[in-house]
Amino acid sequence: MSLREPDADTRRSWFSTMLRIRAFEDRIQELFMSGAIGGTTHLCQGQEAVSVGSIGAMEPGDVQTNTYRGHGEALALGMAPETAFAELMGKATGGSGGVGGSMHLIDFSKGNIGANAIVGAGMPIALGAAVGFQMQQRPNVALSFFGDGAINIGTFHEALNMASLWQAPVVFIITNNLYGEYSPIGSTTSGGPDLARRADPYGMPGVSVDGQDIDVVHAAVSAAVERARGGGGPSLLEMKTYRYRGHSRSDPAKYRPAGELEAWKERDPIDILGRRLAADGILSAEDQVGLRAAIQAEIDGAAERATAAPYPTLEETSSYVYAD
Ligand SMILES: Cc1ncc(C[n+]2csc(CCOP(=O)(O)OP(=O)(O)O)c2C)c(N)n1
Ligand SMILES: [Mg+2]
Repeated sequence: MSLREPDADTRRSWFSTMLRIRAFEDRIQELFMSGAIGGTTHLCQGQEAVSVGSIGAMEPGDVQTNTYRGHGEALALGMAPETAFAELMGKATGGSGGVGGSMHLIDFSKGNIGANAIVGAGMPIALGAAVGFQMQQRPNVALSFFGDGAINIGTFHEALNMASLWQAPVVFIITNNLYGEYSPIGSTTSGGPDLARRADPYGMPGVSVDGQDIDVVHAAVSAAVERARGGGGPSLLEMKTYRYRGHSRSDPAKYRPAGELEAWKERDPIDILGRRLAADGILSAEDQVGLRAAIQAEIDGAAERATAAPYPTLEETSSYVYAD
């Protein structure tokens, strides 16, 4: 998608994708709680408009990096839920052959060049890809998704500095969900409420955006992407959003003030787009009920097939450890 206004089909597909991510993660939570999947997971429920609206601004050949909270970006880039479920279950049919798990949903063929468990680690990787595009004179752009906590990590400052110096085609996207693990942002982050101001010392545009409204997200990311693609250099965008669940599956999020979650759910990103699509005559409330049921059936089938898939052999699990 470019600066062109998104058409009705595009916005309908955004709605489907957000529903798919929501239903996928509901099932993930159930599978973890029942012990069907081991390890941990970090859900992005509440943040779907950021993933889907931003990815919708990418063109073929563009790439992105994201974090351990990356299910939304992976599915928005077109990873099949069955492949993602299988990866979380450690199955051979998973996107990384079952050796990556929840924090590493990666698919180079879809521009998903890295999901990273190390806070801040994706930014220099996206910058490297962007500099590569420059050197190869390819008209492509790299996006980097990271959390509000990551803007206090050294790599943030190193990446923004170098991106600005080299006018690299990269768009830095802060998913500000107000918490870094169990710490509210006010206890960890200086400089005022608009995190996009962190762009100022690096001489790049910084824009703070309502991350619950996918139309607004998409417009802001499209503008930054097109600027980068046209040689205008990097941008920093802040998406103001909220994660509905705790930090990871074992976190009941008791540190949140009473009523905060409920207040954010009043502005649920899926409901906001759903109401707008109905009002615009693009997808009626009745059709939305049918669509939700169809997506739930898709997710049920995908989880079932992933459950039935084989585990990798011992040789396969160790085949990525040493170079040949
Ligand atoms: C370099 C590094 N330091 C600390 C951690 C532990 N850690 C994992 S997630 C996290 C919070 C990051 O918060 P934020 O960037 O806001 O992302 P969110 O989890 O809210 O999506 C921390 C401190 C880590 N994984 N990597
Ligand atoms: Mg955060």
